[in-house]
Amino acid sequence: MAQFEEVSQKSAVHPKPVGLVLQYGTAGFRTNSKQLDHVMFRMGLLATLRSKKTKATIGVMVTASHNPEEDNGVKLVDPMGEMVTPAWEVYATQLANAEQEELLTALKDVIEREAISMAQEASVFVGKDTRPSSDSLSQAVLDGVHALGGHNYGLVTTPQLHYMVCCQNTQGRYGEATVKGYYRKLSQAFIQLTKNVPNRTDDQKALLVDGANGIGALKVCEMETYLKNELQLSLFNDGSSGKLNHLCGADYVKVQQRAPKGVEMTAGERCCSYDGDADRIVYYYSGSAGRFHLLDGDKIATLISTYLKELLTQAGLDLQIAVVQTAYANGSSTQYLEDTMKVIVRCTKTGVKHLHHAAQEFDIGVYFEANGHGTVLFSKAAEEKIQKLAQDSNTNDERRRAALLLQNTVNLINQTVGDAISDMLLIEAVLAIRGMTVQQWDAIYTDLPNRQLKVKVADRRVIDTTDAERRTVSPAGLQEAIDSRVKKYRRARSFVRPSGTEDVVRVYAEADTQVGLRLREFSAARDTQ
Ligand code: 16G
Ligand code: ZN
Repeated sequence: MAQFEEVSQKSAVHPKPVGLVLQYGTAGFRTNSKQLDHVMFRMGLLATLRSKKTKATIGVMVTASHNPEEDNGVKLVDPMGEMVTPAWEVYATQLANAEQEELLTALKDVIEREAISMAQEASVFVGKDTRPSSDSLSQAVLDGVHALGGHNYGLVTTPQLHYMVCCQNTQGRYGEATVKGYYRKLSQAFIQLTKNVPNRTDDQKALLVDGANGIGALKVCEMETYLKNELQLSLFNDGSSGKLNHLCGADYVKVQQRAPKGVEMTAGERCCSYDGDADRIVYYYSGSAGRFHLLDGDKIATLISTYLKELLTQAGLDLQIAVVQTAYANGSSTQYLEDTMKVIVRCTKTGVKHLHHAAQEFDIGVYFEANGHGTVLFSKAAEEKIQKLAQDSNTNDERRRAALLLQNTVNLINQTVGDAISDMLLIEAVLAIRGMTVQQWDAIYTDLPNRQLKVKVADRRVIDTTDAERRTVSPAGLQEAIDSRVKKYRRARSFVRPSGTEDVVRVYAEADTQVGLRLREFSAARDTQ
């Protein structure tokens, strides 16, 4: 078949280094960019097959998110803008690791197992971040997709690509499948939400943004005119000189618990940081004594769920709201959500696909990882109820107002995946509507002191976990050792888990005081963060 001949010829231009083995991990393939050319080509092939199988547009995003500039990665996006289904992750690993002469067999194997009709049309959207290697690597993806209807979006944030895939496959019901369409939808919702807030001062409209020298910086600049001065952004680390994710960005700020390089903040000013592909965000400010205060994904989830719950009460809508977290969620946040807010809290394994999946089980599922990746999902029934009430002219003013706010909130949120720009606009709108300062938001609850370390071990796979990664089942004795340490301190919790993105083991601990953490015990094995 001519198609397969073309695959053979083209794959020779993207040869696989003999013996190289890579795994489709938590967020796709990720490693040094020099090792990825053949993987990109093959993911172009696989995305095309996935498109033929689903008869829908599939996304391919070239990015290594918060990882160093020298790295790169690739992940596939399924028709509704969600992460590719697990069975196809297995195919991705098989295709990536097939030696050159085995590639066609591996490809035909997928076609056969999935009973794919090769005559079916295919459509693939390809996006990339600003890494120097992203140009040639996304070209390799397109080579794989070539002549099968691929569409190259060029530079986009990861969540923009997810969004456009979803728009395309819902015939525009979710919005227009263009970057401009994305800006228009989000900015209109933001303006609608904030327009009736009385006396918003310039201070309240001002926000410092650390773009991590990445794609988010470019895109938020493009968006600014659409916001019509309702938000005044001062952008730092905009990519004009600094290196991607280097001493800046959401991951640096969260792990180091300090301000990024280059951001000049005065006491009390609201600041936020994106990561390298703009699917994560964290907030922070400097306190009066110059102390650094971080508002991470847990604080964001709390702010948003409190706001939504209040609106549901005002609207008189009986919808179940839940917050989905991971083991990294600060114990104080979980306690506040369960005991004070009385919302359902679920804990899942690390990785967006797990949280997303769990959040789909509720009318309204707010999910955030502590690292700042998250969004809110509304069930179809919930959206319909909100819409109906917002349009009901017989209902009283308070209920209608709340329903309209809810409706615009739905429009502001990118439900396909966590989105730094959309989350930022939502947080800014919520703070404005509730008349809250960043300090008041921070004071909703107080974080337990916590630390995260990474430790290099010979083989991290010997560690096996259970209970959403909160306990280990092997090696024998490890959990008992952790338990015996933890029980010496108040409100203490600790866990270890093998990383899904790096060859390290992660160690997390929290307790009621820094002293209680006694992280020196770990420091012998500590790697620099
Ligand atoms: C990836 C995940 C992120 C998770 C992190 C954990 C996505 C889009 N990203 O970056 O959600 O927190 O991996 O990394 O799923 P780790 O397994 O190395 O700790
Ligand atoms: Zn990211």
